[in-house]
Amino acid sequence: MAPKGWKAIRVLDSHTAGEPTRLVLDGGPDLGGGPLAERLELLRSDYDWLRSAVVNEPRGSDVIVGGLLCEPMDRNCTAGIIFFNNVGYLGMCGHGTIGLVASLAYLGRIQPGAHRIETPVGEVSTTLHANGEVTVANVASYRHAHNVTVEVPGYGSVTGDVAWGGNWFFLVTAHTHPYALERAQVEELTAYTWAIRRALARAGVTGADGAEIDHIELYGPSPKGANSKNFVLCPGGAYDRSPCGTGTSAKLACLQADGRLREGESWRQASILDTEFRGAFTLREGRLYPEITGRAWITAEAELLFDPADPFCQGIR
Ligand code: PYC
Repeated sequence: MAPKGWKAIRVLDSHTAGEPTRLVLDGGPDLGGGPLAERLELLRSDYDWLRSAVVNEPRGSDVIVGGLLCEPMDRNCTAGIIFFNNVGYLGMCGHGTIGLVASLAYLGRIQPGAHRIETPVGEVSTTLHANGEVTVANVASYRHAHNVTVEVPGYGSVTGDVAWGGNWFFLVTAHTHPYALERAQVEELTAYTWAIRRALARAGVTGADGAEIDHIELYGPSPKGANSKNFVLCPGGAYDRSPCGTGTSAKLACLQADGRLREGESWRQASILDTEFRGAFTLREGRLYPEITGRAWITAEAELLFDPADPFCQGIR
């Protein structure tokens, strides 16, 4: 038990295809029972310390994605979730949703079957399979802009597509960089994609309604026989160890727009670690709904402790 005056927050850690998720089970602030988008804004404005304290050093690292487990507004949903990282908040998170469902199963709160989850960008349907895999039926995804070219200082011109998959992505289609999509090159790939992100911001290239593009994806061939292998730069500068659920959703939207993938066809997306998600999509009322399947593994159950006298009680920002 935490000493008097200290705060304690119970978390469950997992990784999905290598990418970690830290689920906050209790000890978080009371955000009321409104829509998840409103609760996210309250968390951001009044309780941002929670985000930093849970995922940043010294308790976490730049790589961890946190998820605050919330009561859903719609009682037919299994849970609500607000995802965050080392620098801010995510609309949706594919690997994190797979981690959430695996975590709820580990806790004995759900059984194999369908489970609806509320997120700040809408409701997603999930299926927990008997073999432990999880399918996430994501929010509607689409390509927003095709063949956008920006000048990237030190690298030359880079062309790609802007797409929504629950977060905003720039998917580089012209591979002008000299690096292989391999773990040995993650430093170079990180510097390259970070330079692209800054160039997009400088050039005023955004998602819909001026939304910042905060995820950059590179693609290449997969040596393990997947349809594609990627490198995804996340908003805080870390790279996604998983194939990125929202990034794969954005990719599916671009493939469909290019006539390269049809409804119901399967797409194997590998990550920089060569872990994989399976993707496919359905079309309803002219909108594309991706389905992403992957697996998460539980790594820790813990109580995070917060001594108010600790100078880094709220994390190193
Ligand atoms: O899987 O959607 C995802 C994701 C977003 C950021 C890190 N992972």
